[in-house]
Amino acid sequence: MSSTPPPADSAPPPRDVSRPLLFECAWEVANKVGGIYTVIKTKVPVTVSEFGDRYCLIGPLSYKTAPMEVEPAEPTDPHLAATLQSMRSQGVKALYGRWLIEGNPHVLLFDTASQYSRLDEWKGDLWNLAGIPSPPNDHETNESIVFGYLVAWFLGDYVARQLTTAVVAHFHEWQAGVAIPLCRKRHIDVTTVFTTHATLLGRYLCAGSVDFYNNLQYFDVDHEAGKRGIYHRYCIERSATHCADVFTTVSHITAYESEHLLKRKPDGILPNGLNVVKFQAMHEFQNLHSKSKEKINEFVRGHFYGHYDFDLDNTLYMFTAGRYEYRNKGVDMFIESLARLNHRLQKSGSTVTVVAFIIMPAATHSYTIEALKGQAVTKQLRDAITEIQQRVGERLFDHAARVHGDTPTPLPETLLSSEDLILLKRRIFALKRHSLPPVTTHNMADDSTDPILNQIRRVRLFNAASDRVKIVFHPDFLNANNPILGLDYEEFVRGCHLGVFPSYYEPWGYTPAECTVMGIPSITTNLSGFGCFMQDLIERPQDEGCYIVDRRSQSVEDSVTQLTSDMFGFCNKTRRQRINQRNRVERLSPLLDWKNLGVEYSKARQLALRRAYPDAFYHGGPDAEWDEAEEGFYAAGGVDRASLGSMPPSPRLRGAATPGDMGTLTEEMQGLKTSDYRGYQWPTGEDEEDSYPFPLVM
Ligand code: G6P
Ligand code: 1S3
Repeated sequence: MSSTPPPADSAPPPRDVSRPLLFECAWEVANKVGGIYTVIKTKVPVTVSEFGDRYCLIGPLSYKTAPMEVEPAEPTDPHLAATLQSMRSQGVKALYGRWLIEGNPHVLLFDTASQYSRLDEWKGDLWNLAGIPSPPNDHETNESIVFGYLVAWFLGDYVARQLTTAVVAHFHEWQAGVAIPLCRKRHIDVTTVFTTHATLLGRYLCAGSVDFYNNLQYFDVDHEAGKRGIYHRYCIERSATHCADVFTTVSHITAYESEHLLKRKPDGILPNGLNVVKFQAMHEFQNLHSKSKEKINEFVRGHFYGHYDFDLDNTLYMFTAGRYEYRNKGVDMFIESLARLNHRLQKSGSTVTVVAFIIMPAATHSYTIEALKGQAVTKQLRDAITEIQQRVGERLFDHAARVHGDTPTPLPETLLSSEDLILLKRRIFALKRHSLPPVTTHNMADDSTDPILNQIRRVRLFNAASDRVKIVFHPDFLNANNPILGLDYEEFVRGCHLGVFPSYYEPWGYTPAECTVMGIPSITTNLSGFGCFMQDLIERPQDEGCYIVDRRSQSVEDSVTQLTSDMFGFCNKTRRQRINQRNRVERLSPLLDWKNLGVEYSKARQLALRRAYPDAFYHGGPDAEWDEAEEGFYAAGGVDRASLGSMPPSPRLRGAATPGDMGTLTEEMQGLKTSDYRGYQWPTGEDEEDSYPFPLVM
């Protein structure tokens, strides 16, 4: 095997496409920022089972997190070793090793800082090569450019040494996108897949007050991107979209958005999966719910001290969580609906209490004194009672051991000493409070303008005794080591009763999917990729604990009414009905398992190989090998209906019930009309009046 590039004029033999190599590249490889980290990390086991050592992830090197995430190792592939050596000799710093997650894949992390000296040169090149501008002070874009140039350098050098096997390079999101136009312009012999998990413009436009979905086809994209100062980022995203051999996204709704905002119809949809861990017995996850709920109860006793006048056995925990995007994640609608739920519960004389948690990281200074004090005084009360319990036990024992006669009195004269009574009174007095339990657990950096707090103020949900709905806004990530609400996110979700995610902009939406696999019912919308996916697969998702609010074809007022009714209906369920619904929702988890959804990624890679190396697939008729491969994917990708079982009743799946059926990756998709996207009749723009500028939604 040669480790130096061959002379330029020797024609390399065709690459073997049967066992290709795969490089998967994302800014969130071994670097947790948001949802893409979850996609990549949870997908690794299924990708490793397909590619084994032929798989390597590429990401940025963060010296803060890498030591915890990656175990350094020497590359076993001599070409890769030679490429790295050559890059290192030119000053590139990189870490190669094994990512310490399930599946233990190879990972290559580039230190962008080691090549900032070339930033200006590369920016100039990007402009000359692809017409992509880059202003001086956008740090995120600078990072993406350096990262993209390093990845393209690596791939180019690698395939110049390794000449026998086809290479698929899969890129996620615009931050990893710069390498794609470079691969295309430099004729690097790899085939590329680009997956976008949102569009830059979509996210920005939705966060404002526009009727996004009804006007998608009318946006003047360059103008809108320019107005928001993201034109250069948009150019990177659009160029990656157009230069990739295969372009995909995570849901039909984002495919529709991409077609209009990025001007390329995706070749297919790659829905996000999860690494589903099935328990042997159903009661195991129910027990976990009980255990975690007890921890939340503990927090609630402390947080509501002095006003803890409701019955925890008749209290429901609802929550929303995610990136702090007030309108996109539907927090506005959630709070409005909670206020209406409060009113309906009060009017109906319900004895149910709802504690609604909002878990969304924001800028804060610290915990509030009140929040810390609540946990401290209830802990002191518990400690005092444990102490008293101990003394009462000793007194009882001593009395019982000494008492004699035919009719012994089992109890001593005094069970509680005056000392015990004083201690108890002191602890009870410490629980007195003149203010209402706080809405938020932290001191917000910007309390007076915070949109969540302002909406809570507007609807006056102040945790009063008469309120049946109480609110706790926790503006930070959860962590088991926190002094208040000390649970990890997963534990917290398990302890809740209902997740509520009324998103307006949500390409996929992992939060309700995670609820599903943990057996916790959730509410989402038909503007989220996940909601549409479930609606497509299941006949009556609401019967399975997967509620979907229509935010697409009805007014905001009607959506709020629907959300309120769904939550009110949930409050009226008996404990038995809730247990049953948890069982039903958990049985949907195979639909979200990478073991079933990973097949869509395989199909994307196959399509990329077929586009880059058509001759290799061209035996016995144009589609012979492709059909064979497709059939294989379908067989591997079908959801095993038997695994959905019969106790409780299996969900009624629609005809198109397997990810294979859902599969969208075909050349033919290019010929479809916009209205063919699954889910809705989206406006096509034909015969419709131009209504730009857009009406306000709320
Ligand atoms: C689980 C446990 C049951 C418990 C129930 C509480 O199902 O296995 O023992 O009664 O949770 O359910 P709830 O919906 O009231 O929190
Ligand atoms: C994006 O993260 P977000 O919360 O900014 O990617 C996620 C993974 O594909 C997706 O679940 C989410 O809807 C997108 O919005």
